Amino acid sequence: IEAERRASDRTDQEIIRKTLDEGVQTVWDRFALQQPQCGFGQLGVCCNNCAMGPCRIDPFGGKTSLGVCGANVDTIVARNLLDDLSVGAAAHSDHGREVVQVLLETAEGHGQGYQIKDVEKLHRLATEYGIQTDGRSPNDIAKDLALGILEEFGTIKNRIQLAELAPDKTKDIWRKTGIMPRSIDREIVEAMHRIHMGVDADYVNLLLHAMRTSLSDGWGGSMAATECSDILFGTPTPLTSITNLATLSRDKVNIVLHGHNPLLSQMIVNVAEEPDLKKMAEEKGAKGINLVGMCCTGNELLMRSGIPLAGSFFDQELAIATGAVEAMVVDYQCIYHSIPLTASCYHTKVITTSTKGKISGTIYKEFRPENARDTAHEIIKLAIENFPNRNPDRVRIPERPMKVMAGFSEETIRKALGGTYKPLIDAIVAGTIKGCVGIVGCNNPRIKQDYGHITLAKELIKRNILVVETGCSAIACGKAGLLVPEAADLAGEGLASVCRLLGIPPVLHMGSCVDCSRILVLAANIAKELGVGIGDLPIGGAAPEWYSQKAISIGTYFVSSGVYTVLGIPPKIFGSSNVLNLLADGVKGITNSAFAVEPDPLKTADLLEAEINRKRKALNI
Ligand code: BF8
Repeated sequence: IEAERRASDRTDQEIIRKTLDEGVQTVWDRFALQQPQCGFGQLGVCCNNCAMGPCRIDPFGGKTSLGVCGANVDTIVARNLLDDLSVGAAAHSDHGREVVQVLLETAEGHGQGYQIKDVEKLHRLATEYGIQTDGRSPNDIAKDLALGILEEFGTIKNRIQLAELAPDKTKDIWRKTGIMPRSIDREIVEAMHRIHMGVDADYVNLLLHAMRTSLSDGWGGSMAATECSDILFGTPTPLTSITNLATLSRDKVNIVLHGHNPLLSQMIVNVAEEPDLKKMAEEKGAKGINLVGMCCTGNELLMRSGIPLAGSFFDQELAIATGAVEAMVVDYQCIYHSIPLTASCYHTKVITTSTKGKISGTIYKEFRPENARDTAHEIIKLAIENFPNRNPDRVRIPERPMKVMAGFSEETIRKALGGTYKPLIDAIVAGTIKGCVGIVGCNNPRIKQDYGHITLAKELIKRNILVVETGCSAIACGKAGLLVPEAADLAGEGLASVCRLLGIPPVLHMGSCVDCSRILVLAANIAKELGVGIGDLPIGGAAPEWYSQKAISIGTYFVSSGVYTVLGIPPKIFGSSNVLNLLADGVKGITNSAFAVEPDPLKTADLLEAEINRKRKALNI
């Protein structure tokens, strides 16, 4: 019963039972041990920014209505939110920067084992940047493009070229409101400045800057990550694969690729094909090497190479607890710091690879673009050598992986529709499809794993609303069997007929969390075809189980771009009614969208459908 309370997926439940039997601590146990959590922190009214504090404001109107510095509750709540959001934007954008740097090194001939895969996209982006392409080699063009995008991080032009991809009406709103992002790093640095004691004390001003910072992530850093990853590793096209913990192999060396950036994980995928490694695995008694992905780097690998996906954020400990993982390779973001502790209960070796993300108790193999292939080779060897240490008595691998179809990049969706969004627009106008919702984000122990994602997705498709997904939300729906064309049977008649005609699922996997930028481009291109802004489209967003600072940035750039977004987990802003009102209501007057908070996924579907109907009505359809 406890396992069923914790997770929705059958294979997850099976391994949760094993952790309970074996006394192996997991995220759910640590969450229980932390109860009751600090109520001031949950309301966002606690400030720990300076050495006069920590201060907390009495939410019931008692004596402590001001911090020692004089900050009131609105300032404290807005400042904390901006702080969290900036951390998330920084994480995405710094990931993006690394990809662009590798593109540059590859173009200059220094990146070991990398090559330019998508020349078409390279040309398209180069044209956006005004770079000459005629008669030039891909490497020459890529060098100019990489330098152009790298410049966006600190540009003094006061605009980000990638943000020009937004529809004119949306950009006009940003300009009029003063939230047009000026450069990627600048907005984050300015956020840090504003958060310093004695700087920005106006909650409206703080929140507007939060919107601008989030836009520099979605239309800047994250977009750079997606576009340059596509250029280096290929733009995803539809493919099928498998997911859940049953993707682990009984007789092969299991390597879990966990984290976010495809730079190393994709290299491991390429190198694992080398015959010497296969031979070495056989010499150690294994039948080969089984690579599986986890979290967003897993999504990247699934989208481009069809690598099986073992699971999402809450599956990292469970994968190890199968007793069958020889190595878990991580770079950064969403990696439990206690993962070496979990691994120490089994034979699993945890390998950290980023100078930015070291974890004590792990093996550190520094990944650099110039030694990428060698590092990947070394890591795989390490895993193979660990295979004989597997204890068969402690291995339990669930049966029956779930089939998934993934690889729905914006380009692929457009091509599948015949090169224009007209057929989709016609279907929306006719009401065959009512609208579209992007479900994104994480797992959070405040809600049964995957329950929010699956319930919401099922409810929306039933109502003829097309669902697109990224991140752990896509993994949740993959495990639940919603990412296959047969899931059209669960959709309403209109949506089901379109899916059957195109042979696609009603829930489309669009990639990792930085690939939420694909959703932005999708919305932008549809809006451009209609001659409207993103805020006019009958679309919505949801993050039913979010936990991370990155998710705050994503939600905010959705809303700032015009996409009404429902959060299933309350953000830490309920201590300030002014902040709450601005985000849930006031912002509507600017972007024609807002945030809502609704823990019940069925009620979330109602909110999203109502919003879609409101926008349909405004468009006269
Ligand atoms: O970037 S959805 S738990 S893995 S933060 Fe993390 Fe959330 Fe998963 Fe990907 Ni995104």
